[in-house]
Amino acid sequence: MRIIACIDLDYFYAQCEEILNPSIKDKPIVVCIYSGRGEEGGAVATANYVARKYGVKSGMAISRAKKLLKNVEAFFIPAKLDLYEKISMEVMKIVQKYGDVFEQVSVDEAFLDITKISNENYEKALELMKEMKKEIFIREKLTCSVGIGPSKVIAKIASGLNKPNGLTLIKPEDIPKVIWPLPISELPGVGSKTENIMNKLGIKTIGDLANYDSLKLISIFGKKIASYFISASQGKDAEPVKPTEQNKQFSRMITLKENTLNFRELLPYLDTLAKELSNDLKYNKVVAKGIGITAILDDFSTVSKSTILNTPTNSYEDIKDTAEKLLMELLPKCNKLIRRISLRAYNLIYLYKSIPLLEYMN
Ligand code: DGT
Ligand code: CA
Ligand code: CA
Repeated sequence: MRIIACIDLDYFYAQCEEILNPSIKDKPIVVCIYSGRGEEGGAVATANYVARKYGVKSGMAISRAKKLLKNVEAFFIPAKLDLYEKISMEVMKIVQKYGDVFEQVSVDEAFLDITKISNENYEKALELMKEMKKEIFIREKLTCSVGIGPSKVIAKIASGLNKPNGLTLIKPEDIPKVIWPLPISELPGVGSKTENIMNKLGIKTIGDLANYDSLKLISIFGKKIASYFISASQGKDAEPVKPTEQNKQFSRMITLKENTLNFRELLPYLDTLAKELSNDLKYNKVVAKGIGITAILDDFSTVSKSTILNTPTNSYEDIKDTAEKLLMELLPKCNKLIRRISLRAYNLIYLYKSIPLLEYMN
């Protein structure tokens, strides 16, 4: 048997802003990622629960959130990703102490395997997580929601059931009563496409899925995905909590059609690299503070230049602009023609990734 906990910080970016300025705690707070286009261009990263009562949600256009909060005193704050990352690191240091194995999946979320540390005892596991929540609150002034269950999937679902400041224990015998009535969309890995397919099969709840004809599921989704759905919905998925070595950098390289040292000729290559790198970062839901360029010269020697940005980014424009500046500085240092160039992004901040294995299903 296993006991797994999922820890998710409540309305994370907005809660960080409350800590920074406690006097606005009871007012709507909306943390914004401005696109730089127009005064209100951009999206809501998250909002505190006061703002959520007015319908404000992650991913919504800032202009829409402003309309929803038109008649109230509300705070629209540009995201300080660096700061949230620092606070996250402090919290995760505390979280790590409370488990046998620790896996951080995003800036505000982690799994712990607490099987041994709690002596395979669910009541002890509950006490342990209560302690951890208390320590996080006393030392960092942050609340989080914790779910405990026999698998990662059940722990993850449990962490969302009593937000904010929740602590939810789901033992294997509770699964039919607590998990099965939930809509199928609550199962990690079920995106809107999968949800549609399942609805057509008459699968509306997690329980419908758990009790569905498994051969039919395999014929529709293939063996791998169907097996996941079956075991996950039954609380039996065996995915271990594993300390993930997340990518420390992303990079892209291109070989020039003709070797050159001409800035203008190099620009289209840089453009392609910036586009690809930006896509990689966006796909992995990560922003980078460091951008570096390397030129591989005709004799295979290399020349590099890099910079640290004030604001972490994954935007194509930012990366391209930075890369062009770096190229300009790098060219005078090249004593041979350039054969290849590579662009890399480092000093990464992972945003809101969750159970990475399952992402491709959405
Ligand atoms: P919660 O967990 O429901 O109390 O609220 P959050 O805000 O902690 O939501 P969560 O755990 O899904 O995401 C953690 C952080 O990731 C959140 O504070 C801001 C960021 N985030 C979430 N969704 C989005 C999004 O759609 N766009 C952007 N830019 N950031 C997001
Ligand atoms: Ca959260
Ligand atoms: Ca989260």
